[in-house]
Amino acid sequence: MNLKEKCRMLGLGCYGGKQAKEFIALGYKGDAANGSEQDLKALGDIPKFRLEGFDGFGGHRERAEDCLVQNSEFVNFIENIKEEIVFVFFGGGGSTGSGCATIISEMLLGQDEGTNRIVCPVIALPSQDEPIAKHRNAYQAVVELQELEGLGATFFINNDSGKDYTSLNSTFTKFLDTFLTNDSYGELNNFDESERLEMLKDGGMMVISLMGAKDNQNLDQALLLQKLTKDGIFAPIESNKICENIAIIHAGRNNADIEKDSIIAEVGKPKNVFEGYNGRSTFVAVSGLDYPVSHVAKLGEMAKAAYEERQRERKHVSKLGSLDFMEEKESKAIPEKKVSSKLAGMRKKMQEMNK
Ligand SMILES: Nc1nc2c(ncn2[C@@H]2O[C@H](COP(=O)(O)OP(=O)(O)OP(=O)(O)O)[C@@H](O)[C@H]2O)c(=O)[nH]1
Ligand SMILES: [Mg+2]
Repeated sequence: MNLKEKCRMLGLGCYGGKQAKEFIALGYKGDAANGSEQDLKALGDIPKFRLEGFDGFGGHRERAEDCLVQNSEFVNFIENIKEEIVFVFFGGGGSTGSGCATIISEMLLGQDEGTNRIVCPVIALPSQDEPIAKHRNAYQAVVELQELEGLGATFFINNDSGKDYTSLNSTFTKFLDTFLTNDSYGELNNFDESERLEMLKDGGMMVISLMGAKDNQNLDQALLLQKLTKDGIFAPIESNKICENIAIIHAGRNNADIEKDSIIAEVGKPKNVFEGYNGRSTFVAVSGLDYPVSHVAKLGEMAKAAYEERQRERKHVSKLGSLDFMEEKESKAIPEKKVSSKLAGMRKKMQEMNK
């Protein structure tokens, strides 16, 4: 059984569903869950769960608890997932996915004691120009992920790296699929399945880069490393040089097209370096990195600064004052209305009738 068959791809909320759909198209097992009928319809014919009564959480991650309580069929499904590796995709800035993902990851870790399930969250981090509620939600989701004991590798997609979500999603799909399924082999060494599992089990952040040689000649090593650690599809890694394992699949036939030491200089000294050969492109993955705390803290600070600015501005709320001419004193004396003799006569008659 290869790693692909051991995986389940779970997409929560709008982004989560789109990302899961890409893997399902490649033959992975997967499902999407969302309260929004429209979002689910847009995904076409893939396995899906409608979270009844919660057509979006309107920015409120905390509604996830109530939502899961009211959707026991979905909770039962989660509790009966049998796969050894579960990827949980969600937009950190949203609310349905962001709120449910941390609870569901914890559920997946907690059950089946002794089976060593590997749970790998994939969180899309909002770009800097998104509203503060998105930054706040993403920040909170990362805080909650940090608290989960035994979590596997976490992937932090950086939405600042491109406005085109479709291409961002398909690039990530290609990277992760290559990691899970690449079966190139060489005489010198191979990057095997147990080594891949080892890396998915490493808690902390994981990054991947995949690059073809320039003009089919030389690999631009510096560019590959820059994409891996600074401005690729993932959040920039911390500069503290903490990591667990490095994997390299060289594109060269039994010769190294990227130097190990140049990767180590960027990410730190690993416990182990797993190498393979004969890849179609050069592939590098690093696991066990610290969470990208500086990047996420920046999102949190931006949310805080924007919140404080809103509070300050609220003190200067514009209110309509009264206009001078409205304050002119009206004469208290109410002019007596003239009543016609007919009306007066009618009223007199009514009073007499009621006596
Ligand atoms: N990388 C990537 N990010 C996305 C994509 N779609 C949405 N996002 C990000 O996800 C965040 C919104 O999350 P959604 O998945 O739309 O939210 P949700 O889980 O459906 O939650 P609701 O607020 O209840 O609708 C945005 O702030 C974006 O940053 C996508 O296709 N790719
Ligand atoms: Mg939504």
